[in-house]
Amino acid sequence: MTFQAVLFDLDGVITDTAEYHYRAWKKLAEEIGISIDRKFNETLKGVSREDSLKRILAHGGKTVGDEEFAALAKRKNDNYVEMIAAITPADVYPGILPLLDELKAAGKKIALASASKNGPFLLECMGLTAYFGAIADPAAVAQSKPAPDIFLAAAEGVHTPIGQCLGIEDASAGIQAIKSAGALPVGVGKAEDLGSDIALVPDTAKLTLAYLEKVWANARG
Ligand code: B16
Ligand code: MG
Repeated sequence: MTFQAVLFDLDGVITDTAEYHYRAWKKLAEEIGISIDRKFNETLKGVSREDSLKRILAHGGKTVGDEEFAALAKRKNDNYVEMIAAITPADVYPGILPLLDELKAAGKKIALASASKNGPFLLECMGLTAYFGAIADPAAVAQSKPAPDIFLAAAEGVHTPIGQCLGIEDASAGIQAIKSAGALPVGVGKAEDLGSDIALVPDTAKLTLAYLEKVWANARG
């Protein structure tokens, strides 16, 4: 049997918002005297807003009270939301729209497993909402990536056993989450960031139904 559902990460898989998250965190970090670079940013990808801020503060050796913590998280998100307000269907990564069409035509279920609370807004901006049978709510899961919760919730949302799902991710935390959930991971990115033990594509243009079927057959067939 082949896979029945695909669980999509959003930032860095469906569109380039990973770059906007980086810019917004870098700006905030600089404002509080902490310097972050792209290498450090790899450790933030797929990680929730709150956990990302905790990591940045720890990186800079800074501690703040609860009120300031909440204000900093809000400031980053306000800046990020301003950046993503300009996102349109033209910003969907190459290959994603044809893949969604192929999956739909083949009767596969499609769900979103993003850590972002801005996920539903972003899908709307890109005109993709109707493709998704379920959007797992990151605010409703107990633990964020690398814990499996958001992928389990996405699979449940489309009524598919997790063992019959593929998960597509650009972040190390997300790949770990897919593995511990029991779905089959496909990574978008480099082996040095995501590991050499999983199927990897260098960019989303390579993500076709035929490719996903091949990955499944190799791993589970
Ligand atoms: P928000 P994904 C994740 O989305 C991002 O990779 C990560 O950088 C971000 O901090 C997290 O969402 C939370 O996003 O602040 O918008 O709620 O990659 O899981 O789609
Ligand atoms: Mg991502």
